[in-house]
Amino acid sequence: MTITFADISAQLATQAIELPSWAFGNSGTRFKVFSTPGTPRTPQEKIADAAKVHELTGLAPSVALHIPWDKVDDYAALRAFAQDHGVDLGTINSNTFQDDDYKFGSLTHTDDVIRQKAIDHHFECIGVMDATGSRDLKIWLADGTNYPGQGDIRGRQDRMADSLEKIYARIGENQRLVLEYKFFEPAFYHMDVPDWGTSYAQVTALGDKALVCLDTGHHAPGTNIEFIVMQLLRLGKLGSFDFNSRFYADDDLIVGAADPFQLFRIIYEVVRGGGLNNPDVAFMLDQCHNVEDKIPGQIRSVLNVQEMTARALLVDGGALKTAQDAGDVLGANAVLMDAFYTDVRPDLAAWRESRGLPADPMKAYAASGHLAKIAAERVGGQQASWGA
Ligand code: PSV
Ligand code: MN
Ligand code: MN
Repeated sequence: MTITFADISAQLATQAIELPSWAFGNSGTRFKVFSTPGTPRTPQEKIADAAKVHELTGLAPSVALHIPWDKVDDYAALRAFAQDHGVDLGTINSNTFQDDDYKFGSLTHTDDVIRQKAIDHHFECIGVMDATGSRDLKIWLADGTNYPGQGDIRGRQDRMADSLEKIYARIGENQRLVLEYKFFEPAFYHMDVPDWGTSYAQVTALGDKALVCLDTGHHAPGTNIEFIVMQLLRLGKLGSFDFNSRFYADDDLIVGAADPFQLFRIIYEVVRGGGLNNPDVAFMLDQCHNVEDKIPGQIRSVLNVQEMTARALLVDGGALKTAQDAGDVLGANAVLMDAFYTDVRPDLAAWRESRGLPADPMKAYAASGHLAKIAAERVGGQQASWGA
């Protein structure tokens, strides 16, 4: 039975994609960080920008924070500020990669004093979560080594397990720990959490409230990411996504920009595995906007996810199964490709309008004059950057 846009609109209505606060700060490469007018100077201004994205798209009801980049004295007040702007505070990201003490590791460090300092930072993050009402603590570790023999890779794994156990013991009843993996960078010989298997092994040892975070940019070229999505969903351990896209390394480009077909395939496996609109699987962006304006960059990103979600929902599951079971290779492939090639943009535009949203949020933002307004208002002070 052919699936129509009307059949999928209810599922689109509940889609939520969390925005990262750091996407609104200046970022760049090691060669140059370009500033943009109107860049936020405070966590509050980053939240206000995220709220603007939600206002125009209805897709981004929460903002992830990074501690200490978004450090404030009163997190309950920050939560109230966010809610006044129509959004919630979401995932709390820890940071153990910008302190000289962590040169040779954080949760894996051989020095117990430094390792405890890294554990204590996570306790602080859990304290923040208690005040903000956040559910997820996301841990991405820069830990690793550059040369064979530099570290005892097994001992490091054991110390990480011990550190995570101590952090997990403080995770509250309604909270979760998600462990992100990355195959290289900043360490080049080995990373202590390089792949989903390592993350899975570590979080499985902790318990039910510990899950894997899959950042789409953190895989070697050619990796079949949708297979990993399928497997983690099958195992009940896919906690969250960090969406972005990459041409070469950890490019952090707009999701769906480099390879829309890959995004479609990933979301198809999410749909197939029951991960869509499932509160157990958090959809988040992890992006930086080096040369483009940040608010439109985030608007484009959530629209890309929505568009590929609509296309993935249009896959005719019945026809697909019939073709697969019959060994009809090309027929099965055609079912998937038909959905991928469906232009859902006119239907999405009409659907947005029917919900009181602008048909074209990109155009609406450009016409709103908001960018000029914040550029005029936000003069002076220190603009936020990826690292502050
Ligand atoms: C570093 O690779 C990174 O991009 C990770 O993906 C984290 O999620 C992000 O920084 C924020 O800490
Ligand atoms: Mn990430
Ligand atoms: Mn990354």
